[in-house]
Amino acid sequence: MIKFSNFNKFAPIVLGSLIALNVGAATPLNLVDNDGDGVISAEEITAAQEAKKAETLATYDMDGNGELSKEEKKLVRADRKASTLEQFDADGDGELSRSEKRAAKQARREAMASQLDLDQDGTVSDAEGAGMQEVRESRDEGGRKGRGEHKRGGGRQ
Ligand SMILES: [Ca+2]
Ligand SMILES: [Ca+2]
Ligand SMILES: [Ca+2]
Repeated sequence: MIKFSNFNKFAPIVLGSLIALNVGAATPLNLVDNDGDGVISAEEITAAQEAKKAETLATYDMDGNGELSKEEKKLVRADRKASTLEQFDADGDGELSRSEKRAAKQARREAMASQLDLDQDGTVSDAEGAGMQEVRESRDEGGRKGRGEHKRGGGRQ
């Protein structure tokens, strides 16, 4: 069991990679318990990531060629930065100070934690955190072995 108060210690380990996927995004993934089993599974996280990607593509793929060009990606980053600033630039100087960045990270972590905490009891249980852990591990593996060829279940065709 991970209490929210301990989440800081725990979060960088489990959530770090997910947040890294989402670098600079002001809004975390929209995690949904699609199959209603009370936990967010790795598949559900992947689905949320795909949805997020599709949404980003739909918004920023100006020439509609199905991928984001350098310019389009630049736009994504600029917009994310702007919305992060909007939310977390507490002193309004147009820059994120160290402590403002910390607050932004913290807020993302907490948002993620509260999405994982499906029963809303204030803790992310092992079961609730398992899917995230799995995503993290498969990413780590993918990083080491190069490209996640070794996905569980051998993929579906
Ligand atoms: Ca589920
Ligand atoms: Ca500031
Ligand atoms: Ca919980």
